[in-house]
Amino acid sequence: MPFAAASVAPSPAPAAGLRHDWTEAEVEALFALPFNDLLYQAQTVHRQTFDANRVQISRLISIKTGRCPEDCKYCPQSGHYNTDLPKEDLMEIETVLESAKAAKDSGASRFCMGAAWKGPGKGFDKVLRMVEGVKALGLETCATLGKLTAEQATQLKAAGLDYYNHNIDTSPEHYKEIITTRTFEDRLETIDHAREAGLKVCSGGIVGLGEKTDDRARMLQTLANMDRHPDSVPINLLIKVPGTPLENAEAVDPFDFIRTIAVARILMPRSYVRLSAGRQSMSDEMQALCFLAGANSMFCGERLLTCDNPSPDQDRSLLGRLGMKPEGAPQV
Ligand code: SAM
Ligand code: DTB
Ligand code: SF4
Repeated sequence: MPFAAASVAPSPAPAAGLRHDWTEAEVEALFALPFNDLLYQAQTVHRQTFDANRVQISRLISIKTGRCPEDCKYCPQSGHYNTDLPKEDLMEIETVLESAKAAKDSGASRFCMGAAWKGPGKGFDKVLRMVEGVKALGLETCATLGKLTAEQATQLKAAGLDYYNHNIDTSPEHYKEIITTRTFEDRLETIDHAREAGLKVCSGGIVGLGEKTDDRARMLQTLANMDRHPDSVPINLLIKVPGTPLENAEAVDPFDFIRTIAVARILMPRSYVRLSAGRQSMSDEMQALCFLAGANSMFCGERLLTCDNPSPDQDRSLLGRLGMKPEGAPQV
């Protein structure tokens, strides 16, 4: 394979054979590559599986906002911190379906419903009806509702859910510095339940939680060494929300964020790598480098769950200037 001679890291797996046995040293060696070598390798892998000029578009909606019992230090929706956030009970089904229709009309192919829950409780039946309704509109469905039992995962699948989002967020070692109300193993268990119920898995993490490069390597190693790679891997840049314990977290070097995308692409060649939260604080040039590093999915729409996202006009302009098209749009 024509990789740069300066590369010291191992060659990526050929497209036919996905690897699930990455060692920590191998992943760290990828992070240590010269930037250009890493991006070249990531773009080469990317082109073996994907059209490099297409991007999958998802739309997010917060169906239940705030007062979450978990203490995730990055999250504006945790009930443990005082953030300036209007709390909202579970939305009405009709309102969610109206948003889904609008998302479809604006070019989204997947509609992701997020709830600030430790896990589904009261209201779960209503969420199942939302999933049925969104699916009936012809959109791919995704939900992120916290911890699931095996039975809840099966109910979601039966209602027509395609994807379940459940992030591991950081390395197993750094996890307890960020969240104390659940464990890393709890997260892995829910991912297993989702997978066993036949759901596609969306799982990734956040860059900027005060983690070291080795933590980023361990996070990606954990995802890549799952029995099956997550189908979608969202890589979020921390949005520093006032009132959260991480509001003054140290800024991330943009090149280190791009490196994280590139390593995710190399380790998980067939997964969609999503350039997720934090685009509002990124330059167009930084986002372009993320696409070059192998990101091929993004959230579009004015809002993520509670935080701002670039406007649809900005995104249309960015994709147009880069000659990129949403997945599903006509070729010409
Ligand atoms: N409560 C559910 C859970 O934690 O799985 C679903 C909603 S939660 C907000 C979904 C994901 O959003 C988190 O796992 C985290 O990765 C991401 N997230 C939350 N706050 C963020 C922030 N300030 N910056 C970047 N990503 C964030
Ligand atoms: C993911 O990895 N990022 C999205 C989605 N999955 C659910 C959420 C980002 C949330 C950013 C903070 C907010 O809007 O509240
Ligand atoms: Fe709750 Fe999810 Fe926010 Fe954690 S990330 S506080 S679980 S909404």
